Amino acid sequence: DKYIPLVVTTWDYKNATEVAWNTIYNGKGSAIDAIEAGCSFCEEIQCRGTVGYGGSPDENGETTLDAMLMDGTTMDVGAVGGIRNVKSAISVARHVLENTAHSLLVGDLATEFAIKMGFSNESLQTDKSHGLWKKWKNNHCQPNFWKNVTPNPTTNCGPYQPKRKTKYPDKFMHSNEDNHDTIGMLAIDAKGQIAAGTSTNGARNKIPGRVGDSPIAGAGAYADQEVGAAAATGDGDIMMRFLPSFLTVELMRQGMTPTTAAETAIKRIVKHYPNFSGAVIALNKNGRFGVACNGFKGFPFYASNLKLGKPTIFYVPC
Ligand code: SD4
Repeated sequence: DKYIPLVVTTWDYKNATEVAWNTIYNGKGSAIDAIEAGCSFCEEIQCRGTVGYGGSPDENGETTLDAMLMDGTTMDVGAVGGIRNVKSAISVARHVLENTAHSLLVGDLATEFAIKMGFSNESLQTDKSHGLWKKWKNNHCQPNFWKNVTPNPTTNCGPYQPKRKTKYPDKFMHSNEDNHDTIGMLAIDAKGQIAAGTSTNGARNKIPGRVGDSPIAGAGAYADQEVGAAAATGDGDIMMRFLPSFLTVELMRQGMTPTTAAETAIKRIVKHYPNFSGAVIALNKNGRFGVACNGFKGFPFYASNLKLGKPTIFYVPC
């Protein structure tokens, strides 16, 4: 089929798409290899500051990483949530996939696992992430991700007092567009094997311990050989409540095109959260792909197959 192999990537991650494409187009690498390579590339170059180390510091100034790989052939998942002090989150996820019977490891204990697997333990803080954190702490220390609490009146920061009945307006619950650039990647290799993956440093100024949608199967990404795959990016705190990647794959199973399936999954969220920001990319086993988004000005994504050749950008208004 002229549409296979295929790689589809969220946002304008051209080089990451190219790395993934180069892994599979000559038939050498698997879909999983392609996704690991593409996401690793983004982790190393710190794509838009929202993938890899040195981005999205939490309230304590620490960067933690979420990543997932799902193999649609074996229906096996490997993921890490809130992993600390390890840069290669997607590769740790691959070790969870291949070397354990588990699907998701979190926090410090995910770090311990990574170290046993030979990864190095190094700080994820950079001058840039420290600067972002300091600026937030000094100037805008509003409780972005808290609800029903009042900040300390002098500092406008924590510790927060529970204050039942009042809700912070939505703008404090959601972060802005710059904060939503998770790499989500879908691939079909030359053998027709389908995989999906994600890697992100999550949401800026998050409450320490927060894990987003990206490492959750069915939320951040999902793949099923019999149907296709999907991945999500955006406000993970909201999106993970709807398992949009799973829903998109299920709707394709029922016969929808990738675009209609992704649109339907996005609309399900809009019904409850009209202003949420997010996008879903999808592909089916025949090599068709599509996207839907909400709340962004527009949404760019890259695809590469034998017909398109080099990674090609697509842009949809939301
Ligand atoms: C998260 N979904 O942790 C991620 C952020 C994101 O594009 O997608 N950015 O909520």
